[in-house]
Amino acid sequence: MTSFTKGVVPSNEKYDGSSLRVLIVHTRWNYEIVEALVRGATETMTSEYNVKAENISVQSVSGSYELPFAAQSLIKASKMGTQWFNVVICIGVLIKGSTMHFEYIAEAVSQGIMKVSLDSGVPIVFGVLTCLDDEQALERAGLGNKESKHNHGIDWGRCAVEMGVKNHKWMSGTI
Ligand code: RBF
Repeated sequence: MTSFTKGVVPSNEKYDGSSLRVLIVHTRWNYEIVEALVRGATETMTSEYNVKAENISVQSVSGSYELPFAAQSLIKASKMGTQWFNVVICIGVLIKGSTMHFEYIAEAVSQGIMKVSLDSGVPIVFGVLTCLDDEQALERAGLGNKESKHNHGIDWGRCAVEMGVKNHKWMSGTI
């Protein structure tokens, strides 16, 4: 094989997101980039999968390090009420600097998000870019100058609907 499809092959299934409740937690660090990613995810869910705009709750935190805690608290709060979130998307942009902060934060956030997801039983989409420079971040939010630029928020929106719908089905005993 000399070439292959990079990224995810689209699913053949047409998921109906009309009854999904989605939580997006995003950072305000690197906000212009984060904003484009949030928009990509939100517009994909509403336009491609019929997710209702009023069923998408958007909350912000300062930086990526805060994402796992916020997701955990908001999931807990939603479980105390009657309306659970079916799926969560955590969105942030880490850009490598000249100190070790990037490595520590990236490690903690990726582990933290996985832990919250497994502990809570709510799927969480890992929408955190870990970029070596500004250009990589812009390209991956669809804001760069290269032809290959792509807004990864679109993929995260698709992944969220798929996981939300599938988990609902699995939890109701259908595989
Ligand atoms: N948060 C991000 O979301 N992206 C970053 O690129 C980022 N870089 C940081 C670099 C340094 C040196 C520091 C001190 C913090 C950075 N943060 C970043 C913020 C971090 O995720 C968190 O909000 C703060 O450390 C407060 O807990």
